[in-house]
Amino acid sequence: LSPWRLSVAPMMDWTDRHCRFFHRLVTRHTLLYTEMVTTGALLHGDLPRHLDFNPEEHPLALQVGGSEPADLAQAARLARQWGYDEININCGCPSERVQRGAFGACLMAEPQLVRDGVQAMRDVLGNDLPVTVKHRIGIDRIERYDFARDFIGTVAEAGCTVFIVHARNAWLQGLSPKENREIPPLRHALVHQLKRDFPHLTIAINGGITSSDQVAEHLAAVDGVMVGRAAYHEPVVMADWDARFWGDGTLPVVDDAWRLAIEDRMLAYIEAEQAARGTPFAHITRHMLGLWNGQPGARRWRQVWSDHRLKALPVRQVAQQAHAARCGTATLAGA
Ligand code: FMN
Repeated sequence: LSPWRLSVAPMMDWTDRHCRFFHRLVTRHTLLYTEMVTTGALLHGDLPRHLDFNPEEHPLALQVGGSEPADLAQAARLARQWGYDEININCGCPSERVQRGAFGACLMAEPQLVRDGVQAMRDVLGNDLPVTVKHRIGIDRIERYDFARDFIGTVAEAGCTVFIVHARNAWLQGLSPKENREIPPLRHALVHQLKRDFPHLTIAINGGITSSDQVAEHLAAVDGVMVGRAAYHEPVVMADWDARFWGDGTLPVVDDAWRLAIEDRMLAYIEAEQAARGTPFAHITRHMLGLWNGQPGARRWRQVWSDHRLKALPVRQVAQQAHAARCGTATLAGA
C-alpha cells in the first residue's frame, strides 16, 4: 500500500507532537504530518523544540515552509538527521505572514523555484527519504486546469513523485487563511483529473473530506486522501482506518471502553510529559476535546478539561471530575 494512502494534514498550532501522539493511538498506520516549520526557524531557532518527536509517531513527515533551495537543502539534512520518514514543502498556505516570507501558496506562481528547491533537497537526500509537495489547485482567480497541471509537471522534473493537492484555490488577498478553507468552492474532480494525467505520480487529495465513506470514494480515483479538520475535531472518524484502509485488524467497536482505553494511555503520556518536561496537561488535553463528541455529557466533559481553575490538580483527578461531570454525578467543578 502507498504510504500516502491516508494521512492527517499538517495544521499549525494543532498537529504538534502531543496531538500526533494522540492520533497515533487512534490509527497505527496513517501517515502523520508536523505543523509547518519555516526554514528560518530551522536555520536560526531551537531545533529540539521544532523537531523532536516521540518514536511512536512514525510514520511521520516534516512539513517545511521556505523557498531558498540552500535553506530547503539544510532542512532536508535535518529531517534525515532527526529520523523523519518524509519531508514536505508547503505550497498551499495563503497567510500574509507566509507570503512576506515568499513561500506557501505564492510558490505556485514560481514552479521553477519549487523544482529547484526539490532538486536541492533530493541532491542531499538521494533515496533516503522522499521529498513531497502539498499545494492548491490554483491561486487567486486562476481557475484553468493547466495551471495545476503545469505546476506538477515542472516540479516533477526534479524527481518529486508525490503531490498532495488541496482542491481549492488559494486567495492571496482578501480572505483570512481560515476563510480560505471554506471559500472558494472545492473542486475535487480537478484532482481526479490530475491523477489521470499523471498516472505514474502519486496524487493525494485534500479538502473537505469528513468521513471514511468519502475516503473510500476518493481512493477509487486517486492514490491517497489527506484529512485535516475532521480528524482533529472528530478523532473517532479515524477509528476504522487501520482495518478499513490499511488492512490491519478488525473494525473496532467504538464504545465507552474504547474511548476510555485511549484516554487512559493519554493520561499515562501526560504524566510522563509532566515528569520529563513539566508540560502543563492542558497543552496536551486541548487536542483530545473531541474524544467524547456525540456521547451524552460530552460538553460537560470538555468543560472540565477547559476549566483553568483545575490546572494545578493531578491530571487523573481532573479526568475523574470530567467523567463525573459527563455522567451527571458531579457537584461543582473544582469543588
Ligand atoms: N496546511 C499546511 O500545508 N500547513 C500548515 O501548517 C497548515 N496549518 C493549518 C492549520 C489549521 C488550524 C487548519 C485548519 C489548516 C491548516 N492547513 C495547513 C491546511 C490543512 O492542511 C488542509 O489543507 C485544510 O484544512 C483542508 O483540509 P480539511 O478540509 O480536511 O481540513
